[in-house]
Amino acid sequence: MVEIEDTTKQTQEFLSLLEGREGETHAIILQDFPDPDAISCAFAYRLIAEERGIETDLIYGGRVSHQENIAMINLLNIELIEWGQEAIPSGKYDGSVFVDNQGTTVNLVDRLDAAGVPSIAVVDHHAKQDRLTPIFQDIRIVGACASIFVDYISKGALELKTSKPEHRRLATALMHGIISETGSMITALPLDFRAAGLIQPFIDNELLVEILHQQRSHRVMEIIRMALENRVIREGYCFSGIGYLRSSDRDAIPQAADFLLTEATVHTAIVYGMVSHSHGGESINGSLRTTEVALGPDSFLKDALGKMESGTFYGGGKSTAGGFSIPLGFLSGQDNSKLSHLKWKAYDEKIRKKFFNKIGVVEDKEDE
Ligand SMILES: [Mn+2]
Repeated sequence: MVEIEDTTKQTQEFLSLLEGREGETHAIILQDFPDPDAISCAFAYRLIAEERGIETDLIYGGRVSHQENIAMINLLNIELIEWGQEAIPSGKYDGSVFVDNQGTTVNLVDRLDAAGVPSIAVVDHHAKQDRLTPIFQDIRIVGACASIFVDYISKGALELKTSKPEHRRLATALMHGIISETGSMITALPLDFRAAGLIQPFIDNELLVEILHQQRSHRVMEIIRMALENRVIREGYCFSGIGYLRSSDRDAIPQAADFLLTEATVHTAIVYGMVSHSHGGESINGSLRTTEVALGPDSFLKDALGKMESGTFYGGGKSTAGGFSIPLGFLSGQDNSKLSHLKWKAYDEKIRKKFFNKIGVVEDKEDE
């Protein structure tokens, strides 16, 4: 049998961090495009903190666009604040808490710094990054970040009661976080299975079914169709550049990558597109999905795409999934169709070339 690592120490440190903070207000920061894992972690922190007299806001700087995530928020009655472009007023928050991210996928970090909000905690399961210097950090190799919060709860952070509707909603959210983040437990590790087992008696099954049975929108279907048409397969890798898309459709990219991964000859799918942001900027956003255990999406994307002048890598990931974002900077903005086309062509070819180089494939004329 596999021995699950003793994590009592992490829970104790987490709980002692919250001690003596009664009356404080914490900003729980989610990645710009929150997923069920992140949302459930934030909800867990909220209820754990509430027990200790700490108020919280759940904040993100981007958008929730995946219909399954919108359904989750609505059905579970979780209040998320989309922050927009405004500054964060100083004095509003006594500290920030980062869940399921380490600040690198969050556009609010500079504004939190400007408002003088200290980062209190980082709880995450992605490869270690060094953007933040929090008082407490718990970064573990585990399938879902939600499993870490279940671990805290099971060790005394919160006494769950089936009689409390809010606790049942939390348990359901955490279960959804674990299931969706681990591809229905396929990439789950022992701690994830233990967490799912611990949380199961508290969940609302009907609600969980309702959250999971959301259908794809027409736009998402169209983006998947484009990804299918534009795909190029080499040595089990499937690459697809899908051109321009609105920032509200950005969550269709990982869904398209999930879909391309289902082709029999494909072990790794990479889908990317040019995303126009509401503030006028543009970036190439991409998602990687793989069934190849040895691939290592984090190092794969870092090696293939390299880093920006600031030293930050364009991409990163965890065991079976990764993502990247390449800001266009000077080239950003609405242009006439000819220039837009040229811009996309240039980036599409450059990105494909970088990936081909990484996997050792020479591009032939057929790809033109
Ligand atoms: Mn996660």
